[in-house]
Amino acid sequence: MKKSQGEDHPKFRKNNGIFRSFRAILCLFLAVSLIAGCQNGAGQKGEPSILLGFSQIGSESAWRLGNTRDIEEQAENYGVSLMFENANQKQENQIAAIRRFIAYQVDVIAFSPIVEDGWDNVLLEAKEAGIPVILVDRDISTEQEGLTTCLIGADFYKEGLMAGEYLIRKADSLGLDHLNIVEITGTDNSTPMRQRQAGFADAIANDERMVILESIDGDFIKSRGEECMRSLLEKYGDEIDVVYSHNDEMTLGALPEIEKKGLIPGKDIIIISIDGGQDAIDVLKEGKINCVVECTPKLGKEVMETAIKLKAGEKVEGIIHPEEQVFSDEMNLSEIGPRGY
Ligand code: GZL
Repeated sequence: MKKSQGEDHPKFRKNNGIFRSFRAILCLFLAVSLIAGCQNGAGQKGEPSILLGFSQIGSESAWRLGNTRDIEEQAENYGVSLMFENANQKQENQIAAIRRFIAYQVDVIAFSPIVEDGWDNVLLEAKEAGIPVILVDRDISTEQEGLTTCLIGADFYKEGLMAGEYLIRKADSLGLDHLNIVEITGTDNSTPMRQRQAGFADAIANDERMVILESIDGDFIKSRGEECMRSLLEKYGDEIDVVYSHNDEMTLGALPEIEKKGLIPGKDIIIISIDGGQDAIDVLKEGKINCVVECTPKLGKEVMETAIKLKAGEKVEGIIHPEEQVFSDEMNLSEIGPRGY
């Protein structure tokens, strides 16, 4: 059997002694350069490093996975040490993670609260420990003052408004005089669910053509989107003119159920979605979705810059909303480039 080019190969053995000492020198050189070149927290040599504790909701959607990737990449870019915990869709896991961050005495805590209520106690503990907290993506509701420093995330109410405004334009362009709408909402009591619902309802409130037949909780999850659509079709059948879905995962779960009924999504039923991930944009280009409102998951740059400012004792903005756009069948869809999530 042919030997590999390993250490026992005759050619290799002859030079082994010289190779060993060269390898030792190389390792020593690498070790020294790593220590000397090590960058700290704010990316400056010698500055105190910063340890950021981040509690992520879970892995429920392409959006969430994209958000996690971006947080990790930006922590690397900014030289921020990241303690990252995935809560697997459970608030109690997020609370436990925040308590671990406090015990570990991280410099800053950041988290995306899965729902708006139930954070006062643990955030009071962080405040008493003198650890500033950044809200990422979603908000909390509290009567307490000063529990958090900054909210970095989308304007979900505006996303809902843009979805409703698109539908009004679509009804006008098709000359429709009545539209029965079903809404598949995100996680109950979450900021995106509450505000996307409110923004959409306000946008269509004065348009008598629009009727919301039912809103049903799809929890931002694909399989629930499928179940919700199946149930709505059983109840309303081809009375449904519009599906307004709070995220792409649920939309992509719903489409096959529409097709199973012999209906053509994007034609027989107007489909409106939110997030703007690659899968949904591809389906938009196929004509099976009519409108996708963008909700960027790329919040990591702002999170790291804010954390570094907080560590340095600098003031930070109370709210940072990223710019977002609408992708729809009103535009030249070939202009939409790769989405990255
Ligand atoms: C929105 C984010 C939502 C996404 C969903 O910022 O909180 O959660 O729209 C994700 O895809 O599950």
